[in-house]
Amino acid sequence: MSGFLTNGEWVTQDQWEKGKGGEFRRQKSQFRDWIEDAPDARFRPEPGRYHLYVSYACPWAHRTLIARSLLGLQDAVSVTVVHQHMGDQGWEIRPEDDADATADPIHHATKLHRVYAAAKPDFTGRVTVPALWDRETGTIVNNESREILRMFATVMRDLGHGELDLSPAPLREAIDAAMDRFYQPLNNGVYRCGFAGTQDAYAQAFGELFAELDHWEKVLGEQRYVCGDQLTEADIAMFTTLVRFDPVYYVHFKCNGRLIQQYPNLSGFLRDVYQHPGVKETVNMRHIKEHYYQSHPSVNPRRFVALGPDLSWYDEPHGRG
Ligand SMILES: N[C@@H](CCC(=O)N[C@@H](CS)C(=O)NCC(=O)O)C(=O)O
Repeated sequence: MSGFLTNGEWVTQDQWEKGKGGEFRRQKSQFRDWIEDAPDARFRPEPGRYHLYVSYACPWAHRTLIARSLLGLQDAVSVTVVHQHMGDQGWEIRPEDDADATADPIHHATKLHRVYAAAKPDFTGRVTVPALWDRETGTIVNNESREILRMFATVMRDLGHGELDLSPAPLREAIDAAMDRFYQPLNNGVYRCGFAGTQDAYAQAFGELFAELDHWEKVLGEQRYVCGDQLTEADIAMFTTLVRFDPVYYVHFKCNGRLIQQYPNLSGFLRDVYQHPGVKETVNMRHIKEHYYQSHPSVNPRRFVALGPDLSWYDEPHGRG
């Protein structure tokens, strides 16, 4: 269940945007400003200035949480974790109802759509995570995960410990090409399977998804990471889909061609990234499972949470060093 804002007013709707052939269409993110290290820039990289609204469940928001953790930006960028259940008000901020959900220190909002309306009183569109709020100008700077990830890894990087470079300039083109390549078939592909409105649209998405996984299974047999021997943004972007695949997408979104566990290289890669210091702490499997299985009544009307599979293999040695 979810909904959207129209002129700042919330409308509940249990439907996802579809094209003529029943294919799932994801809306474009609307807040697209950039933090820049220039004296006259509207948004400058300053510690304590920005606040991130995330869900542990969401693969897009998860990208930004992993980058924040790997780069040591926890003190520079504060966070609100929404409640895992997305109901008829969309994402809600209800720390009193869950041990891992947190409060909104800025707006004291109980619904994320109030934060969007505060940023833009006539906002029309979906209310999504991640969203990066600027305390100084009182608005959302950006709500597109890939761009928030890039800003954290580049212009905000010096606000952290500076030990890792997730976006080295010489690799930037390769990173962008990889992320462009696997976005539709893989990251969005699992949703295109799960939210397809026709068998044909589902079959199309399913075929593209497993072709893409086969491609990366081969690439990751030749190199440790997506863009070579260094961990980059592209690995984070792939990881947040893979880590949800066996426990959720395989069952809930009918992506049951093969488990990630059955791919030697993809499963090794998943373990490698998962075990990278700072990553595991951002993976909240309870929020992930409860969110998906309980928030999409059109996909799973009884809202039972699938109990398997055993994920202890995430902690087994990856052997990719
Ligand atoms: N393109 C966005 C997509 C974000 C997105 O769709 N997030 C989902 C959660 S996984 C959401 O908040 N959906 C709420 C809704 O669409 O109502 C990004 O990458 O940041």
